[in-house]
Amino acid sequence: PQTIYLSEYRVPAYLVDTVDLRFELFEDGTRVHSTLAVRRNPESDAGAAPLELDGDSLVLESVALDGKALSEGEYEDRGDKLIVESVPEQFELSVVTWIEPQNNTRLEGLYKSSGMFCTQCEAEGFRCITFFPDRPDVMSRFRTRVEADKSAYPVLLSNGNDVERGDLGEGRHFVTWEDPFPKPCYLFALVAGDLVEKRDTFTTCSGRDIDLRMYVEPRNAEKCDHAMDSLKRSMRWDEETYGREYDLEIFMIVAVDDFNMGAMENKGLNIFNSSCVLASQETATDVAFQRIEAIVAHEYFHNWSGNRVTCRDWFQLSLKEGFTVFRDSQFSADVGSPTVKRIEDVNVLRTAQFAEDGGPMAHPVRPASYMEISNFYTLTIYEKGAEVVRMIHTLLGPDMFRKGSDLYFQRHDGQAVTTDDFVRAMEDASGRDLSQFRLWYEQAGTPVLDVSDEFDSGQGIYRLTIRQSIPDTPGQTGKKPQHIPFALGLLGSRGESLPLRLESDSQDAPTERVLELTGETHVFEFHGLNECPVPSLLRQFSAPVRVRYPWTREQMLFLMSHDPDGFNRWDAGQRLAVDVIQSLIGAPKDSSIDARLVAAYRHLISDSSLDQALVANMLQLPSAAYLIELAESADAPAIHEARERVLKHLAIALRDDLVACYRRNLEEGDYAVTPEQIARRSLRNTALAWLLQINDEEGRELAQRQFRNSDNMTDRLGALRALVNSDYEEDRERVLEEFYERFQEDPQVVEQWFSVQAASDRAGQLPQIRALLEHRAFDWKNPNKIRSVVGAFAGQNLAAFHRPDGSGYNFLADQVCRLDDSNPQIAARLVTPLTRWKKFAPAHSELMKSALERIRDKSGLSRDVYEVVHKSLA
Ligand code: HT7
Ligand code: ZN
Repeated sequence: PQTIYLSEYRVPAYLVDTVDLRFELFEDGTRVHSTLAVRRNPESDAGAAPLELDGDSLVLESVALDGKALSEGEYEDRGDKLIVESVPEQFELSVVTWIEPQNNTRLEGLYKSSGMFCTQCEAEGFRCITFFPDRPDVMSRFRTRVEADKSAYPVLLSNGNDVERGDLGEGRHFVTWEDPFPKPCYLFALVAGDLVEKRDTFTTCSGRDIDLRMYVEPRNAEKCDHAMDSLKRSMRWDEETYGREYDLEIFMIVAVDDFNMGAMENKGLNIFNSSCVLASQETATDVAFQRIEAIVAHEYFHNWSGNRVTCRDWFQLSLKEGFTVFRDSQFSADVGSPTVKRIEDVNVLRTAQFAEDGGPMAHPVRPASYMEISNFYTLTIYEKGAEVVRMIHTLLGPDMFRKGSDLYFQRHDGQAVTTDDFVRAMEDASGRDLSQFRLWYEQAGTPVLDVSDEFDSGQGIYRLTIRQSIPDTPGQTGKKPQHIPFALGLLGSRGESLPLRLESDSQDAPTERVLELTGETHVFEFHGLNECPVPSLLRQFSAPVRVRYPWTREQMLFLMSHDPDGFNRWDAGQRLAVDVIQSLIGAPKDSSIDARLVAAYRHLISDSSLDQALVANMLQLPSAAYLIELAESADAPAIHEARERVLKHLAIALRDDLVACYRRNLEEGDYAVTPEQIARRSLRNTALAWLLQINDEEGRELAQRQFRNSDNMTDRLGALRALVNSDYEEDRERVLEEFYERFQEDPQVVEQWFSVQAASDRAGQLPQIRALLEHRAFDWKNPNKIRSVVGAFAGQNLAAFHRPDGSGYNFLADQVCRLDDSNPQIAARLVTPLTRWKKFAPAHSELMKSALERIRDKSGLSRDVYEVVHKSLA
């Protein structure tokens, strides 16, 4: 496959002002009539170049230029390109293509899901619908007429406003949609199906009434309220926080079962993976409710950060994704608990994005090259991209940042722009120079900060030395220092916050500062101190970096209970737990476990005056995946074992406290997704999980009772998970069966049921995983089912996946090969755990590598999997 380079970007030779589409939807295929108003791009130096349109898997039926049919010699159909050699400066091109949505298993372009037609055009799916310059810097006004059988497809949707509808005879009907806003074709959408409509309205800040509509299959009619409420909250928040008002008269959301990702921000017609939009108390967990709210917000926020101002090319993907993730995390923090939201985000970043940044697919937030753009919808583009925007926010402060975003939206409305344009708007609005900061977009790899300190008691000076380095990544060595905002505080021995007085300061210095690191090494001196302080470093995780500092366990314990920064309090607890677990990896079975860890956890569990939402998070031991990420050469089974040992040790020591905690947090009142109730349920379910790890009979009874009597899925699934992961084998079988019996008609719940088993070292050994793949509810065409079995097994079931005989690796390789033909995007994502082979101890890494080689040797490998596998083996 060919590599595409950012350096080879050229403006489009032709622009398309309007697109007129007519879809004739039938059961055996769809005919697409497209008429484009094309003109030469005055900004291009390509002159009278041939017109080249992209295509993929299309059957071309006819081509006409200015109404005159072209003969075969006048154009060339190369499959992936339609070339018209000689065209005037301005013309109308009409193309008719035939496609087969019913056989489209890649889920790109137009396809069928549960009997409905739907589309996914980002990044390059529009070319699977018709020939078109499929690149985001060609922006056009779309008019779309959809024709279909009226009884099978009563609902016909596309972007914008519906301007005409009527019957066509023979039981067919049509609806025409017009989108007044020019947009790139990746934002095009079409839906046709037998769907129920849920309606609401939103009055914008300027008093316009917006028609809000959700379209779902009839069985899901009662699962729309949460998404609709989330949408209204998002619309209000974007007005209040960013001054962004919605621009069309209608905003539609559609739920689709078969979807490669979470959701898609098509203009005025967002399409969602059902699991990311449908919720009810009985079927969705707290995590799902929160995720839905965040994704609804994310897609809605794209209307400005992505749609009104879009990307010039796909190297700029983080322009919309990084900024929009930042916006949705601000929103989630505002409507929930800011500290918990930060903890959740940093957990993902440190566990998964840092691993990506240290692996074979490492790439900058603005990549310089790719083979398959679908492979670049990564944690680096999304999460690290959001961290980069967050750092700008930290450096500029909220007011200047808002000035910068106002300028960005005003300056670039209706344009396709670059990350550089975004940074320039921030600079112009604030007067700050962000030239060095731009390196965050260009250099891959996670910066490392080596921090050391000394206290000069004679002079009362605390000296902090910070040295930054950025590791080499594939194709990038010898990196320059980056501009890093580093937030810190200093604590005195009674836990009080000390003033951070630099030499130049007056007497009343602040107790928290954001230091700006720009050079390789910085020394900061804090004056006027009577004792050596305990440093609270990188508060709020103010930059996506690794901090290395020789913390003692006393310091960790101290920060865990005294740091006024909630995030750092949690982080100190994590660090302590990591330290204890690491000390046990490969150690004799009877080696002792630091009693101070038990005491700290006892304090967390029993002191109900602490912030319970924070406590619920502090009780979560660092995941095995994070411990692997931290290791130099990871011995996965030993890491798993050491972590389990600590967990069981804590559970035994704190048994009575856990039972008391469980009882204290028994829910009262109606179920609500509030930070307070979420914390109670989380504490309860953690207590249950721990008790069942030590075969506690009372815990078992509590779990059984909770499983039967819960009025919500968080508790029911919490009890199910605890029992499945216990040694009570009979209970495990029984509850799994009962659960399935009860929820078998609900695909989202069945997905949960699959993943609880696939992620469990008790219920998810290979023979059981194979049985799940044969289960009648499993479907190879449904990405959610694949993720919930194969993805959960390889990503969460470390003990089974990393079996020393390599059977877990081979199993994954087999599934990737199988999927490569039907859905390459999903296949390429599933490979991820194997791509980390260099991270593991030799016995494992060799086996992982040979599994990758087996995939590499499959004939007819897709471009998606080819890129990931070859880069991993390079
Ligand atoms: N912008 C959307 C990306 C997306 C996507 C990309 C590739 C293949 C399928 C896809 N579905 C959605 C989602 C978002 O970030 O909002
Ligand atoms: Zn997005």
